[in-house]
Amino acid sequence: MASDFISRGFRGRRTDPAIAARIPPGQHLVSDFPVLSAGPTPHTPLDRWDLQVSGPFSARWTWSEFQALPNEDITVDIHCVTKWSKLDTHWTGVSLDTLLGDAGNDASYLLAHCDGGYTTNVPLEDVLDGKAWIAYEYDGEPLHAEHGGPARLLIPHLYFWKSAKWVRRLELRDDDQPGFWEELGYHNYGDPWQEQRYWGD
Ligand SMILES: Nc1nc2c(c(=O)[nH]1)N[C@H]1C(S)=C(S)[C@@H](COP(=O)(O)O)O[C@H]1N2
Ligand SMILES: [Mo]
Repeated sequence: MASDFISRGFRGRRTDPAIAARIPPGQHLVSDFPVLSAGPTPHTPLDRWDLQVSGPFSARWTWSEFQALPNEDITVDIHCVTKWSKLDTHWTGVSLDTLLGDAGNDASYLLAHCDGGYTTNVPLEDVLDGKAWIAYEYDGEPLHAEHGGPARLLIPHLYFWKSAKWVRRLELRDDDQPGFWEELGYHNYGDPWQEQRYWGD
């Protein structure tokens, strides 16, 4: 009896090893979905919303054109630099492979620009080959404005500050231009498995 009680109690505090293996160092799981925004939430009406690509390759989609693109159901784990992680989040979005086509051959970096002025930078190879999306649904519902609706970047293998909310333009560049948090001391790349939180990590 006593040992049953002890082993049950012990097990209750442990994380399943299969789950634990998905939590990067220094992170803990949350069941809610925290909102982290550096400024007020923009509310751009859909009839004035567009998504642009600029650089050696340029393109533009209105909301209805964007909605008509092939989309994907995405289930991924996300990791915020403030140390929360969330497993198996469900999204619908358009792959950056679909949006950028062969543009990856002509540039090396992507700088994302958002309503409200937020920016973030990533190597272009980190958003190609099925690694990044512009997501517009979360859990089967239109993405809430606080979480980046109508549409946000989703780059789940990097810390979540790289997943720019309210994204409007993907700038393709030859050179790397640090974005908002990267200028303020966050790591330029942000791999959660390497704990690349700040410059110098
Ligand atoms: N445009 C914009 N995108 C942003 C941010 C922001 O302030 N503005 N915050 C980033 C940070 S630091 C995180 S952790 C995530 C938070 O996303 P969430 O509010 O949906 O949890 O969005 C990222 N994308
Ligand atoms: Mo964050």
